[in-house]
Amino acid sequence: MMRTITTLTEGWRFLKAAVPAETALNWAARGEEVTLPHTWNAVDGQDGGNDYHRGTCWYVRELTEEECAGERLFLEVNGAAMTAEVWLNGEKLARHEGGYSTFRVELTGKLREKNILAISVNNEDNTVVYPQKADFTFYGGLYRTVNLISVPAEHFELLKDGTPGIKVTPVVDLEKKTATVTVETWHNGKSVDITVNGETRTVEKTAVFTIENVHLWDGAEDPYLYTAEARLPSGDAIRTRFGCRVFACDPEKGFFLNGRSYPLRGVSRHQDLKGKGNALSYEDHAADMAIIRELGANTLRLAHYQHAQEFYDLCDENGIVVWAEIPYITMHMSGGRQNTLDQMRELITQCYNHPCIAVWGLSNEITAASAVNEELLENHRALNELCHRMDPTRLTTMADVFMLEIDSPILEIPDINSYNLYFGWYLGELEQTDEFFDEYHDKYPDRVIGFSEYGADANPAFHSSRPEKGDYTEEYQALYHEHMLKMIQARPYLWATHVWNLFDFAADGRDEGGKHGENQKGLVTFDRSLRKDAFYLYKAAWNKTEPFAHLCGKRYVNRCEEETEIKVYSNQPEVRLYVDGTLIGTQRGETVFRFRIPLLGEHLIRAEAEGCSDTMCIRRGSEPDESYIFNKAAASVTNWFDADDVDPSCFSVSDTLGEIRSNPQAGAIVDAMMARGASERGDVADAVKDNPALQRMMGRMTMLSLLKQGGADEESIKQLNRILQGIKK
Ligand code: GCB
Repeated sequence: MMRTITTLTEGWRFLKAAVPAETALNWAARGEEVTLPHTWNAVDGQDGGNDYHRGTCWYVRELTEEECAGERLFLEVNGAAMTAEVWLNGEKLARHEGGYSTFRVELTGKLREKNILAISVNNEDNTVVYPQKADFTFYGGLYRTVNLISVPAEHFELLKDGTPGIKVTPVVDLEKKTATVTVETWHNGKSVDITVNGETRTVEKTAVFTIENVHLWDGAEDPYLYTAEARLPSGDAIRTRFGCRVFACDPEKGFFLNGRSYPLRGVSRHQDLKGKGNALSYEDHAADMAIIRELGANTLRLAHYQHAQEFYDLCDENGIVVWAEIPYITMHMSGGRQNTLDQMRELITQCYNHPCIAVWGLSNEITAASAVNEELLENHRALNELCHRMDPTRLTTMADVFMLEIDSPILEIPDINSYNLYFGWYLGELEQTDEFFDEYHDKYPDRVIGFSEYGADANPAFHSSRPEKGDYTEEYQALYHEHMLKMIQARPYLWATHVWNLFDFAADGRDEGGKHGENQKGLVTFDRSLRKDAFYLYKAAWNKTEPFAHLCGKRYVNRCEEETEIKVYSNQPEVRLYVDGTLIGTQRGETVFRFRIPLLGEHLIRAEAEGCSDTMCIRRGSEPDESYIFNKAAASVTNWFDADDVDPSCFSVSDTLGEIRSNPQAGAIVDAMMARGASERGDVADAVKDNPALQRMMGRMTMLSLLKQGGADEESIKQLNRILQGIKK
């Protein structure tokens, strides 16, 4: 007898009611008819207000006689967010905690003539199951496939941590061009036939093969995949693909793939889509991968939890090197230790065979809302040891928040390190990123360090010729990334860098930049319909195969200025610019090409490079186009604070906090003002004071940018400036 897999797509009844199982079964006929995948937060999880439905809901379905056929029957749930209970014919069979991994339940022996399956799913807040505090919507639902797996009595293991039943460990000898491939299987039979590369062995559980002249899994250019197949005498058979490759990290030279330098440069991805939430189809996953290919990224951080198997498959097939992680995020919970270990065990068990995965991520910004104490350290050590025990072939890492001191003991736990830094967006200036890594690398030349998140929000409706931090313009986002791209290029020791994020995504608690419920740091919009200018910056730097030239500012049509900048992103070495059909300039360079042109009326702009071109229309307006400005109050600050009126021999708000504090009189004034501001907001004054890293960073920021970030009004900034101007340097 063969294994049959039936995907339970149709025929579900959905009840948005936290009722007991018995009631759910009675009410089911009146429930809403839904198909899987499904989330109940596709709309309310994306529209802002942080008020999406979080609770228990039910999915009920009758199983047909045909679906229940076979000797042994298992239910497979590939994603139930966040906790689920499985009931068959009114009896509770299982509970699973964790919204992102696969779990299975055996139904054999519980089946009757008529079988009603009911799954309750819950996404309420609690103190046990991660994530609980994070910047994304915790969609609830059966948002991946649910299958019935029917197998013969003799069959491969299905229950333990959602195992695929087969584990493949290829160890490559690059010099000899061979791979030793260990294939382990779990089953209840006496022997198994294992086949790799045309060779079959009959063994009890484990077979070791040698592949000569091994065809490597060699990143995006040649992601070659082998298949391992296992078959029991009963006919039950499973197969998995695997890849032969060698990953390594060097503190000075960064990442290596198969013995050659292979800097990991890419983006992060969340698994959601406008209008659909996290209930994605295979086509949705494949469409995302096509955009990643177009961008030319060679790595993905699949944040902040286990993604769909289909997506890791796509990464295998496309040669994308992956950082995989669990949702141990933002805030440590004393009662959540076991859940972190469970989620990590499931992640590794279920994803082990994917050649794309290079590292296991232990946590993300976990010290943002928790102290580095023994409990936190112990949880990280336990996770780290679990990863090494289950998988000695891969490295561990974690994504640290900017204010974590670089000498913190937590950084010594994972094999390699990484920081999320948002200087130039949430706080500080762009250059502080450069300084941060230089300082880290100087102090710890033997540690491997990476850049796991960086980004700036942009709403492509907003534009400016004087882009500024916090203005949400497409132009600021582009400038931000131009800086970061150069910063990264100058620091080849960074083992991996990941833009936060490739796509805008739902964070229902957000309300900013003209949108409700979205984090807009994406290079591409939430519905994937629009690539922001910054997308093309990275495409120009990373995509080596498709010649292109992209004119920036296409949506910035109405410009109120005599002269305007025309910027082109291209992967070609030379760009020519035509205005109304006349060649006005040719530039040679790399990635970013800038031209200035006079604006007279309406102009047709055309950029040409070898084998490609782009066009757009812009026009001169007599008044600034108000629809391009998000934060009108903040935008006006730049205009009214004119540096020319400032006496440079005296202090001003243009000086850094550090410079001002070096003078006792000026320092006392700003400290008093900041203390007042903090107590009015009733916030983190002590947290800042107690955090030397944060203090140092603030010391490097100008008073003006600190005040603007704190939301100070025009009058109080001017007043402080007048006072500072009365103090000689
Ligand atoms: C972070 C978090 C990520 C957020 C991001 C942001 O550091 O790790 O989950 O979405 O910042 O945009 O603030």
